[in-house]
Amino acid sequence: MQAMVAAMAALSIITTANPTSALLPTSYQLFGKPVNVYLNQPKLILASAAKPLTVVAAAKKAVAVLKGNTQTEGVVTLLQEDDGPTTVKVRVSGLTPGPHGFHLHQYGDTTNGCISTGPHFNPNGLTHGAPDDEVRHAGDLGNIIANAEGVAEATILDTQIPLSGPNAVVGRAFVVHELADDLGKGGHELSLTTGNAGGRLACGVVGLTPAE
Ligand SMILES: [Cu+2]
Ligand SMILES: [Zn+2]
Repeated sequence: MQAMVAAMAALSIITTANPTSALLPTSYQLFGKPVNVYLNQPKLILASAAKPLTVVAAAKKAVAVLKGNTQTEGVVTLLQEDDGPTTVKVRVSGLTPGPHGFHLHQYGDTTNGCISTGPHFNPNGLTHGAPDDEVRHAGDLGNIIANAEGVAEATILDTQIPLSGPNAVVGRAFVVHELADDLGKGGHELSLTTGNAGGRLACGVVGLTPAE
């Protein structure tokens, strides 16, 4: 046990003293999962000591191009650093002014238009809600608001739509709706499944893009 502690201490010293080296990923491959717990600690120290480098190494980026049968179209970019929240930047044009439901749907299948993207992405089996509700679909991103020109721009930070891991959203699809999402509180029979957000104006599959 003492030898193990000493080895851990040595590892900490080595990795923190050489934040620019490639020691850390190599260590992961050499030791595998059983020592991940020990490796997490130097990783945290590394992140605070050399943040720009760590961010570049672990950033994941994705994009979705939204199209449909209407003039509505848009682009959604996603950026996730390490296991942090995902930053979603949205620009959609060709909307009627006002709020429009905006969700991540379960499938990246558009063979039958936006209908075949299925229901809201819901890995935890919950009911529909607002992005800041505890009870929500992971794909519930609320509304985007179009201005008088019909353009909606938003930057959304969300913790339930990661770009890697078991709940990764790569390969699923964003959908922008005809109507406002009532966030589960409208009292309509569809409020707790779709937010009663109406038809699907445009959708786009999330695909990986180079993380520079
Ligand atoms: Cu939707
Ligand atoms: Zn939902």
